[in-house]
Amino acid sequence: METNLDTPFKKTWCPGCGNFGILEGIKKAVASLEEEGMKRENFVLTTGIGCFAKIVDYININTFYGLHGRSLPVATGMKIANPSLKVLACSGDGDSYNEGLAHIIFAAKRNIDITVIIHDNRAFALTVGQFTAISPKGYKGKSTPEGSTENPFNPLDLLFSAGATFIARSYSANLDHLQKIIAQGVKHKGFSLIEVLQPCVAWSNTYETYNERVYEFENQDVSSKENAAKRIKEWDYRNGDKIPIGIFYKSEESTLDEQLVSGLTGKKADIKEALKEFK
Ligand SMILES: Cc1ncc(C[n+]2csc(CCOP(=O)(O)OP(=O)(O)O)c2C)c(N)n1
Ligand code: SF4
Repeated sequence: METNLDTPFKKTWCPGCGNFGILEGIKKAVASLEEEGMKRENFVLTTGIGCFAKIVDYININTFYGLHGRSLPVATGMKIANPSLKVLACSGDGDSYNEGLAHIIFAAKRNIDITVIIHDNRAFALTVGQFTAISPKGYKGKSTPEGSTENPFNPLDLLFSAGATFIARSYSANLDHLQKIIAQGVKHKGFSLIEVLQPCVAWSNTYETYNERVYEFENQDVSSKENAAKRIKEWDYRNGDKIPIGIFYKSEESTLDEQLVSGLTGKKADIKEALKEFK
């Protein structure tokens, strides 16, 4: 599918970087959503800082370059200021699981209606490969030359506990899967977390491992908390042979933006109606 979302800027990611796949996945998802009637001017994408964040220059929609770890507060502000926007927040594992960890937990807890895309390369890549909260134990980088002594945590499990209402994982080298998951995340009403496995050829080259171990699952009952909890733990970032990708959990609940609008107007949470009164 031709997306017509390119920009003239030279891409400076390393050849082979998983960010290329994520960029394509987002472009194709936006193009497919436009075909379904969403308007391009209603999309806005924000980022923190890192290799992943260069994406703001490479996709022809509204974008905002944020600060390291602050993709989520910016996205939250955008959605509250204009609830009709489709807000995409791109972030790195260092950006949101280290620097901005409190922000992502609270965004999930509040069920703000935004789509978070984590470019998960399990390293602070732009600053030359320091270990992050989810790097494997033993990871050797500039700050851990002898290998990291810490275990990673499972970010999906953490955000599931925090209250995320859409939790999915995909892989940057599986474009068909990625674009579908992103499109479904954007259509979801509420906080959607899309964790994308993203090999970094410079500091964390995981292509071989992921090509061998990643598999797609079909979730028959996405509303089952029990199923989700089990599947999320199947690979806990430490142990587990196979790495499942797909939608783990999805539920419809009232969102922060809806509740703020109904709180302001004292009326039912119908954002379109409420906004008419403010205009
Ligand atoms: C508050 C703050 N702390 C640290 C930095 C330095 N810094 C910039 S990018 C970066 C690494 C980003 O890593 P990640 O979010 O995982 O993205 P990646 O580069 O791997 O895509 C760091 C530590 C900064 N810019 N601001
Ligand atoms: S350092 Fe890693 S994440 Fe950054 S552009 Fe190169 S391959 Fe991509």
